[in-house]
Amino acid sequence: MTNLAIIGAEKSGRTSLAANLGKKGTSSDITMYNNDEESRKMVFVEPQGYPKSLKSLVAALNISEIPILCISPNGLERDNPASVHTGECIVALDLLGFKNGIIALTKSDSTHIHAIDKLNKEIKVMTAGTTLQDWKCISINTNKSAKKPFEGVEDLRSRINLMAEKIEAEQAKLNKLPTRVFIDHAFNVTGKGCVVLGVVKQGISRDKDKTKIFPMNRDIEIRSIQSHDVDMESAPAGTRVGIRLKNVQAKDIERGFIISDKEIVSTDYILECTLSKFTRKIEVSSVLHLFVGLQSEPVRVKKILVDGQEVREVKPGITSVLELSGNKKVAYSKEDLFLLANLDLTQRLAARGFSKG
Ligand SMILES: Nc1nc2c(ncn2[C@@H]2O[C@H](COP(=O)(O)OP(=O)(O)O)[C@@H](O)[C@H]2O)c(=O)[nH]1
Ligand SMILES: [Mg+2]
Repeated sequence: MTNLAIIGAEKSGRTSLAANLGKKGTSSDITMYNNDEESRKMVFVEPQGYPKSLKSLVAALNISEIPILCISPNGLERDNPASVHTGECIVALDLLGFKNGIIALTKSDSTHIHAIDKLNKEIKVMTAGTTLQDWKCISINTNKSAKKPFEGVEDLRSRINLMAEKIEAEQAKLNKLPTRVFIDHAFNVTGKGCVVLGVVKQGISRDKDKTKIFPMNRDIEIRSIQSHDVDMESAPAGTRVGIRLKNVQAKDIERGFIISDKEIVSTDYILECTLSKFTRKIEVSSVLHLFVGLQSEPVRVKKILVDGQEVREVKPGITSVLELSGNKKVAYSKEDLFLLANLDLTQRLAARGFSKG
C-alpha cells in the first residue's frame, strides 16, 4: 500500500486533486482519500488544516511515502499571499528529505502555455539546491468543463504508479524492522471499545500481538486489524490500518502515539540541528515548536553549541547542537527526524535535526 500526501498553499487545487484520485474517508484536519480500485491500493492524505495549522502539514507528510506538491498558476506570485505557503511547503519537503515527489501545476485550463513555461522556470530557480530540484512538474486540471478536461491527470496517475512500485519494494525491506505503528486518529466504537487509525511505519503488525503504546508506556494487546474495511491477520509496513486495542481508552490517546515494543520517551532533547537557509537566527530562551512523527510540542531553547562552544544564537544554514526543554512526554526512536518551527514567522519551518546520543 502506498500513502501519498497532496499538499500546497490554500486554493492550490489540492482538495480537487485528492478528490479526483480517491474516495473521501476519514476526515479531520487531515483528510484521507482512498483508492482501492487499481491493483495497487493507495491513500491520498490532504492536510485540510494547512496553512492555518502547520501540524496538519507535517502529519500528512510523515504519514506518507510520496508527496505531491500542488502549485496553482498564481502560486508563486509575490502579490498572492498564498505564495509564502508554497515556499513553506518546499522548505518542509526539503527539510524532511523527500528525494522523490511530483509537482502538480494545477488549474492548467485557467492559464496558458507561456505562463506555464514561466512558472516552470521559476520553480527550477526556487528549488535549486533542494531535494525537489529534479522533481517532474506535470501540468494538470480537474475541471470537467475545460477545453481539455482532466488534462495531465492520466500522466500523473501513471507517474504515481511508477513511484509506488519502487516504494513497495522499499517497504518490503522495512518489514524486517521492529514494528512501529503511528496513530493519527483514535475513537471509541460502541461494543468494540478503543479503535485507532494509523499507518504501519515499519515491521509487521499482527493480530493478538502483545505490545505497548507510547509515550504512555502501557502494555496493550491488539484485538483485530482491518485495512480498507477488510480483516487482516497481519499488516506489513506501509499499510493504513484500523486496530482495536485492549487495555487502553481512546480518550487517553492523542495523534502521534506509537504502538511499538520500545521507544524513547522524554520532555527534553539534545538535537544535532541544521537551520534552514529560509529562516531567521535562533536564540537561547526562544520558544520553538518541535515536530517528530505525528507529535508536536512547544519547547524552549536552553543552550546552543556551535563546534562545541556555547553561543547565544545560531544563524540560518548553520549546524549546531540545541538543548531543548518541553512539558509534554514525546515518543521517538533514534533514527527519527525532528523538525523545529518558529510559529511567529510567516515561513515557519526553521530546522531539521536528530537526537544526539
Ligand atoms: N478551472 C479550474 N478550477 C479549479 C481546478 N482545480 C480547482 N479549481 C478551483 O479552485 C478553487 C480551489 O480549489 P480547491 O481544490 O478547493 O483548492 P485547495 O484550497 O487547495 O483545497 C475551487 O474554486 C476549485 O473549484 C482546475 O483544475 N481548474
Ligand atoms: Mg482544500
